[in-house]
Amino acid sequence: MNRRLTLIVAAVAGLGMVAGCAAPSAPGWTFAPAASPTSGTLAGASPAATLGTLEIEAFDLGFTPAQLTVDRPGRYEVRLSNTGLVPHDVTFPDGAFAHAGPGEQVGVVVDVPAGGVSFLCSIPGHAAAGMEGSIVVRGQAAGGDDHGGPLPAGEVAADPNAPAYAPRDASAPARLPGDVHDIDLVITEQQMTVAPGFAQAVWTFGGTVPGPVIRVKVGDTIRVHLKNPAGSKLSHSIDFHASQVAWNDEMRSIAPGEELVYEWRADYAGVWMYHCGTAPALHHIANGMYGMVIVEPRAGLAPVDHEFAIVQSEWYLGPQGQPTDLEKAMAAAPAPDFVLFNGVADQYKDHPLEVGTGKRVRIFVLNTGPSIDSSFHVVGTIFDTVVKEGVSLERGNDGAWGSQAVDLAPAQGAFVEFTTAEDGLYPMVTHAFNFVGRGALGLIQAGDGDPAS
Ligand SMILES: [Cu+2]
Repeated sequence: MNRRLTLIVAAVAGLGMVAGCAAPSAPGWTFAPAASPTSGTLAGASPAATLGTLEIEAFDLGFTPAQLTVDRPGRYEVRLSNTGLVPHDVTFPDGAFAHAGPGEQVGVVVDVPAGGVSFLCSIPGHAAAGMEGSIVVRGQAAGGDDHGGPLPAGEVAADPNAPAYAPRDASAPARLPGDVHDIDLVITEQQMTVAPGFAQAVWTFGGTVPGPVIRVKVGDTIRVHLKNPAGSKLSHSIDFHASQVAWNDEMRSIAPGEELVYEWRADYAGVWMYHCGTAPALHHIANGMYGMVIVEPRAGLAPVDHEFAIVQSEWYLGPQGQPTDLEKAMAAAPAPDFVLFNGVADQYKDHPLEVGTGKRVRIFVLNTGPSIDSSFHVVGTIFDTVVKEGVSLERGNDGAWGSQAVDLAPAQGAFVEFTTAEDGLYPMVTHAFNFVGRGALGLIQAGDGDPAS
């Protein structure tokens, strides 16, 4: 890169301030599931020594009753019935813990002190979604204990030792050959650097965020073999917006160690979202479980010189190395720490997409949210072709109509086409400009990037 270009890059980078730190994290009290519970399940407990039995139902997502009252402090047997579709647990601050799969009933013995005790479901996201409760002693003030957990509220600071992020190739893949496609998709729960200095415990389809781009044509049959490895902590599922299937069949959640086959036919062309729909779906999407499906018309799309696939999404940072923060994501006016393209904040500012000057560029763009709208714009270009959610603007139309930005609510997709007028840099942004400084900035470099050369 010559000096002039370096200066240009520095100037363009000024379009957005690099997000320096995250908004305050405000987790409720929480704590890790006890590896060795201080109280066993019913089989190992001594119910005879308890003062009584407390029945609690766990559903998706809450406890009923969420507040229980006992007459005096002491040891109680808690029986948990899971009537939900995904696993839950009941976890107490002293480590007493019992895990119940869907339809199961389990028990645990817990000490209820005079001041009462709180409990929650420790499966990530469940407490924040409402799975909290307490046991109070009659005549005592409600509110339970206050020694719940090690996680302080506060900012998530950048960690200089966080691993470097892995840049994602933005090139759109070729359409899959043939008419019937068997696709293995393995769910992972893993660490990922989502911006320089910030690592999170993400959940993925296929080991990347976003998951793989799947590109087919109208009329194709797609059989996705979804596998949730035995080592996973959570149930997961998949929902292809390009499909027409029953929610409670193919989109059902599968527990760790389970698999399912999700078969569908591509009846409609478009740029579609897929995502995990397991409760709380907001957390599973916010934590990385989404991707793009491109369904071309049966006759295919006209060839162009360059094709890219761009997914806009949000990160609501949890503590370093932990899952993203569901409480932040749940806010009525959500304020993501990062809004970004293809999983990592600002990655294409650091690694521009290279195109030939005057060549036709097609970008498939999808907003997976979970909650923020996109106004997708490429500075210095006009889209002469836009196909968004079944509505098209065609190149060469009689009125010479063009498009400057494509509005994409969460779960909407489009493709746009344009050419670059001269060598230079063409920033790719969401024109919701408060987010450009939070990672939603990439560069398209035409030629050598230097208009003067
Ligand atoms: Cu999931």
